[in-house]
Amino acid sequence: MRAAASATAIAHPNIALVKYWGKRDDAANLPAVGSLSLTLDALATRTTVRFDSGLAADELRLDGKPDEPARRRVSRCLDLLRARAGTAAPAQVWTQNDFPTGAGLASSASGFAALVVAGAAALGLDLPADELAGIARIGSGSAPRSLHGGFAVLRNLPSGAVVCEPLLAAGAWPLRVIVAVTSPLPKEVGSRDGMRLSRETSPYYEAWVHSHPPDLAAAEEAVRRRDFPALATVAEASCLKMHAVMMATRPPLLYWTAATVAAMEAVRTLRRAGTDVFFTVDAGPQVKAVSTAAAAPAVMAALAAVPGVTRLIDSGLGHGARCIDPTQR
Ligand code: 2P0
Repeated sequence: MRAAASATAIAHPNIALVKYWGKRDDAANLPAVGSLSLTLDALATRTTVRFDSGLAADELRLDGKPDEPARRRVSRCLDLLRARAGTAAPAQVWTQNDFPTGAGLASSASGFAALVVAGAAALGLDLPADELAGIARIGSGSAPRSLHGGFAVLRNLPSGAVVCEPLLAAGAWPLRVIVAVTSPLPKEVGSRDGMRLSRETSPYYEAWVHSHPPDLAAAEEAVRRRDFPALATVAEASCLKMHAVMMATRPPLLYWTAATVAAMEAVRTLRRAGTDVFFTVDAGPQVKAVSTAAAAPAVMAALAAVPGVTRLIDSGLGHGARCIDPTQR
């Protein structure tokens, strides 16, 4: 490696339609269940990694500020890349989200996808896709999905291995995702702690894990057939089942606000009237409405009228994580 080597990558958050909640191994960050997601083009994380043997230790600036817990997670991923490249050089990591961080908009997924792509490129590593995904997963269980564009599926194999594969390219089924932002504030309990609490205390956790595989299979089939009503049914069921597990956790993980429920209800009202739209909600109060392109204007109008919705983000499906020219804006 040169004395200093850098690369810049961009990655987009992804939204799970069949949700990941819970781990079967905390240290290796192995998910208890698979998941299926779509990657958004309207939101992005941009990360520059610069390895420099003259630095004393890894440095992280997240949205312009140091963040020690995030730095520790970043260093774990960088250690794996450094071991692969045979270097001990510390790195400077500059990462910027163009959307609220830690507010249920999957900033850790796009963040760790951008980190491993930039880090590997800076070290001149051309890693197999599974290995890169495995390193991203150590940082964030949902990050491997942001390595892919369009629809991606992450699955547990019977061998115990985890694989993340592209399912359908962004252009093959150009759905829209309208994010109804109800609060930009960071959540009180992060996903990592929340998942552990659910496993330890939620009476529904075992049922969640055991009833999950048919949901993943049904969603995969719906995406392959581009069957919107079938995808809507399984996606809303997976979302509500995950929130039932969360709500029954002690102390309870109640990520919804009154505006979250009102936005979900607005989506259900539209669908009952024949509009192709469904909702999904993650570990935060924002509602993501997934619709066909034709239905998107009606969905935007309905969500804009919901009290407590402060901002709408209209997104198409995006590309996977990739290196960019650092002078590119
Ligand atoms: C998902 N979430 O499938 C689900 C739905 C949140 C709710 O994946 O502990 O921040 O780093 O593996 O990646 C959040 O997961 O959790 C998440 P860790 P991560 O999108």
